[in-house]
Amino acid sequence: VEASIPEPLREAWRKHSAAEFNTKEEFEKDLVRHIETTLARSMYNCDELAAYSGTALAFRDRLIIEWNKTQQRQTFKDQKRIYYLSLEFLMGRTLDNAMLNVGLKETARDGLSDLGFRIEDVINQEHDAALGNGGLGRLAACFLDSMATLNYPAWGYGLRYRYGIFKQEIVNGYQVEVPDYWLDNNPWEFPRHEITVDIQFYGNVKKYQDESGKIAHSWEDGEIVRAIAYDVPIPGYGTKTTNNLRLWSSKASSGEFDFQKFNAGDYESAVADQQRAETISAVLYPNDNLERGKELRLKQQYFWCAASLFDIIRRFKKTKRAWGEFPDQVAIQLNDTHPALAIVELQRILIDKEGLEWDEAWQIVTKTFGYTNHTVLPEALEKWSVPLMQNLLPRHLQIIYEINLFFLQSVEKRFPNDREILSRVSIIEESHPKMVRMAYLAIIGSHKVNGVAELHSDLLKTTLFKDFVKIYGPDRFTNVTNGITPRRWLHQANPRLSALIAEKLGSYDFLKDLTLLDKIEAFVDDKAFREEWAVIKRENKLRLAEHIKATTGYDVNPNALFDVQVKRIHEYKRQQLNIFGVIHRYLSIKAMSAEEKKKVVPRVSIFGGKAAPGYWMAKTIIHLINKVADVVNKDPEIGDLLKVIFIADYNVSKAEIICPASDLSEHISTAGTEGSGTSNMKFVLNGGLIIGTCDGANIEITREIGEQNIFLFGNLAEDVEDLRHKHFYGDFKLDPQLERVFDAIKDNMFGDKADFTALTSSIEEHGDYYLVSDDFNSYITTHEMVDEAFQNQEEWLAKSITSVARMGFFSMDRVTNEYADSIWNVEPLDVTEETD
Ligand code: GPK
Repeated sequence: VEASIPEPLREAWRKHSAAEFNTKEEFEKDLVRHIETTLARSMYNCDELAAYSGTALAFRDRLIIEWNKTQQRQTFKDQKRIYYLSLEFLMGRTLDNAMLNVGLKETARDGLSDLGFRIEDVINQEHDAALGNGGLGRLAACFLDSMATLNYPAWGYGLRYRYGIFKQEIVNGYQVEVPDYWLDNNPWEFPRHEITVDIQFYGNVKKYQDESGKIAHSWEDGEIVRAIAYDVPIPGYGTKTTNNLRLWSSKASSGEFDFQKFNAGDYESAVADQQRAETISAVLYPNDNLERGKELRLKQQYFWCAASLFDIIRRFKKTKRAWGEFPDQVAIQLNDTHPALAIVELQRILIDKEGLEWDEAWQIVTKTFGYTNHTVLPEALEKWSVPLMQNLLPRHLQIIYEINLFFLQSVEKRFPNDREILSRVSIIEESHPKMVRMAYLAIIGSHKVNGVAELHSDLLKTTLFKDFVKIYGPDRFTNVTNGITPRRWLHQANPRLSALIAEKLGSYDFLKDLTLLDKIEAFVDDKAFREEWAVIKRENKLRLAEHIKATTGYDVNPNALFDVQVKRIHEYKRQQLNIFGVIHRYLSIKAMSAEEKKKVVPRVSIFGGKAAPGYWMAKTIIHLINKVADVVNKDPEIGDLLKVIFIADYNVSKAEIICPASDLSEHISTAGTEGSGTSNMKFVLNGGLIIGTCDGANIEITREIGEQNIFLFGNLAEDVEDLRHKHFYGDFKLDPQLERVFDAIKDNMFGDKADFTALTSSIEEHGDYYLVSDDFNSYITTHEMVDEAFQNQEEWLAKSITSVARMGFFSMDRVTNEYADSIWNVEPLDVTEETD
């Protein structure tokens, strides 16, 4: 039977086609129906969680209807689509965003209120979807929001981890990791049990002659794991476009390969096989900016790349186009090198399965892919051991060698007198064991490579990928500075500020064109506007203060300067510099007379962030922050002048409370180490000022908002190498103020000094790789300037308003359009036009 219903019978379908709620009445009806039937609850036992689930189901129905129409329309029009491959999608909560994007939050608020609930309490029931570590995963989520909002036909492809990033608890000052059971009670995914792909691993490669006598290869035996699709609808803001995020889940296959291995009646081993298969999508690797070369991670990568490509090709084949048109229909963006195997997989399918010639296939491959690099840190660059890959993916390794051979031959032809260059640019590193350099594979297999901020992209061209610029010319390399979605990071996180701006501009159009924010600069001297602005900041600080009280028990003074650093804990991001600065402040206040203390600007230093479970130094930093908090917060000589807070389990939904509440936030990485940073943008967009180094997007933020509106400090990227070199040769003198801080630590002021020797000795004895001492004086002097500036609240307010007005450039919509024009060559598509 054809799956598609013949025309004469379609009338009945059209008549009964699912309807969307639009009014409060209709919403209430859907909500009550879901609570009473789908959830089997009633008004006698409906708690906030049930109200959340009912509301989510009502909105999900609505999204699914638009999602279906969007997919039909996109299929009918058959334009080029974007496929965004990312191992991480740090989505956070969905309900609030869905309500705002479809424009029915106020309707839901009224409806919920009629039925006895406060919408904020309902929203707070939702568990974050935390399928990511940090900036890279959040960028992918912002991309999805913008691509849908701008009506691009786009799909995200990722893995449906059973366990997302771990939940962080703080016990006696130490980080403890707890599993994240996010899938219980998650209404946003839509299982597609009928959409499966069988993925092969291990086995061996057979050479044979095909009918035409040509040498061909087939990959045989090994084991098969089944990929099952789970779809998540992605609604755009103020548009009907609802794109799809497809996440793959792994399951044992019941295919023939398994049967060979199954011992008849051996139930136990059958179950063990099942579990082994499910392990592939079981857990997100919790490392940020670090790759450790584990086999299971490689399995995850291939499983996801192969399933996604199969799906993309299946869709392409339905159109019956010639293979040469593939790059006109398909743009695949590689979010870092994690999906670089997709390059090899596409080449394999084209030559081994579809019978294309190598060169023709390779043309198609390179036109299809784009690669985004997110870091220059060497420990984050992926390399896979050749023996590991030989065992798991024998045919892919052969193809990688072939790609490398053709590439090196072309390089040799162009640079016949440069023997060195061949070993430098080879995909295979001649180490023991040999390693496959995934970044080189990604560059060679893509038509565009981009960095994520100007400085970062320049560093790629002048250092890491220098040889490739020589080989391919500068055009393959480009910059697209990151951005953030203003829907979540302004409208949703800071509804009052968004409303104030809308009132002044006459509409919410700025949420679709963030450059319109520049019009609020005209109100910088408007007294009523300024007062309102200040009131909103204060309310946001009160909201955070409540959260701090509820989670840590500490009272913080809302009039104090809220100084925030929230991001993954990493030595290069230098939370240690911040906490040493806090200790310096503490010691200084303690040394003051009562008179001097009166002039101190009260501060709350707020930290948050997870450490990778195996990253000892990062965990030590968390421990020190918590120990300093214990001492400082209980010191009667300090009172309200200084408080230190560590907010446990920093995630997207907490960021939505924290970003609007900062006066100052810290983006203080060693110059040249942070690709871009995106929380810097979130804080400024919410009216906070920032202290930062000349690194990543801080530089472009400064260019946009003006250097009088930012507190920059520290050494420049161009000086870092020299300083490190000097330290290495013993030319190192600990900054005297930092020495005073270390002395306090060594006096056991914050508990047993032995707990922190790794931290202090990495600076004093092991070369201070991250230049904490070199930047310390500049850092604390700049903080003194911050204190002074904060005392002039009127000027501070002017800086805050002016900065927000000039942040239009950092909209993710600008970013998405730049990728669309310069990398993907795709056009938006109106999904509201008739389909047939
Ligand atoms: C970069 F390489 C990586 C990584 O493994 N994880 C990650 O979150 C970040 N990133 C960069 O560190 C940030 O500077 C950048 O803003 C973000 O990716 C998005 O591009």
